[in-house]
Amino acid sequence: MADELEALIAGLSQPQKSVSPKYFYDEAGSVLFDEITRLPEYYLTGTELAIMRDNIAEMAALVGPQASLIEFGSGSSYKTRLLLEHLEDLAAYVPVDISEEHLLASQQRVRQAFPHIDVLPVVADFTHPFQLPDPTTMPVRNLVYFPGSTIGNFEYDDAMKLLRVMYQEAGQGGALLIGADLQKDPEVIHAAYNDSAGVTARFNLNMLTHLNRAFGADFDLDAYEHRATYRPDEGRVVVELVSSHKQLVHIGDATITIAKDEAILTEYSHKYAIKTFAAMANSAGFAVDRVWTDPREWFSVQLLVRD
Ligand code: SAH
Ligand code: AVI
Repeated sequence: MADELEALIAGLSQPQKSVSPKYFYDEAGSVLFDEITRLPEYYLTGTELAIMRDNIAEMAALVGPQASLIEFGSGSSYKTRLLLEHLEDLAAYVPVDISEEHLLASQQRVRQAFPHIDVLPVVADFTHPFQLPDPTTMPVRNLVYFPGSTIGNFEYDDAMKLLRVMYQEAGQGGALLIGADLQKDPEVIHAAYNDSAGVTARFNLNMLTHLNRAFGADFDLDAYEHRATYRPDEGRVVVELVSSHKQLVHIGDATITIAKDEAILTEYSHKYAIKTFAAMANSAGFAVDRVWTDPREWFSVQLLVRD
C-alpha cells in the first residue's frame, strides 16, 4: 500500500498528471466496465466474442488437450466460457485480476457452470511479480489468455514487459491467445469511448471515488469531466479527467495543485496495425501462429506461440 501510494503521488506530481488505469477497477468499476461491454458503441467486446465463436473449434484444436488456462485481467470471464467449453480436458483455469470481490464472485459462477474444472483464482496486480498456483493435474502446456485488448492500455515499454512475463508464464511449448483492437475509422473509435448513455464517463469518474476511499484522498467528485480523444497519428485513445476549477487535493502526505482545465491522464487505449503488433510479439520472443479477425477487420484475436 505504501509503494502504491508513492507511485500514485509520483504520477500526480508530473507536469502531465496521470493515474494508472488499474484504479478504474474497484467493485463498482468492474460492474461499470461490464456495462460498457454491452453498449452499442463499444464494438470491442461483441466483435471479439464473434471472432471467438467463429473460430473456437480451430483454437481448441491448436491448443490441444490438458492445457492449463491462465487468464490475465479476467473480469467476468465471459468470453472465457467458450474456451472452458471447448478446450479438451483442461488441467486448470487460473484467472488473475486485481478487482478482488468481482473476481471471486465471477469465479463462483464459473465453478457452478464448470464443476469439473479446477478453478484457481489469483488476486494480483499483474504488473508486479506474483505467484501462480500449481494445478492438481500436471498440464501438458500453458495457454495464457489476455483478451479484451487490455494490452492496449499499456504504453510500448510496459506492454513489452507484460508480453515478456506472459512468454515466461506460457513456458516451453506454451502459447498466448491475445485480443488486440485494430486501427479503423476514427469516428467509430471516438464513439466507443464517448457513449451516448455516459457510462464511460461514469467509469472514468469512478476512479476518483476509488482513490478517495482506498487512499483517503479528497478529490472533489463534482469538479471533473470525462474526456476521450482518439489521436490517429498516435494510434491511441487518450482518456482524461478534466478539472473545472483550481483545487488542492490531499493524498497521503502530499498536496497536489490541480489547475482549472488541467487534465489528469487516466488511460491510453492503443489501436494496432497487424504488422506493428507482430513486431511487438516477435520482440517478446513469440512467433505469430494465427491471426483471426472479423469481416470488417476491426479487432484481432492472435495465437502467439513459443518453442
Ligand atoms: N478480460 C475481460 C475484462 C477486461 S477489463 C474482457 O475482455 O472483457 C480489464 C480487466 O483487467 C479488469 O477486470 C481489471 O480488473 C483487470 N486489470 C486491470 N489492470 C490490472 C492489473 N494491473 N492487474 C490485474 N488485473 C488488472
Ligand atoms: C479494458 N480496456 C481494454 C478497455 C479499453 O477499451 O481500453 C477499458 C475502457 N476504457 C474505456 N472504455 C473501456
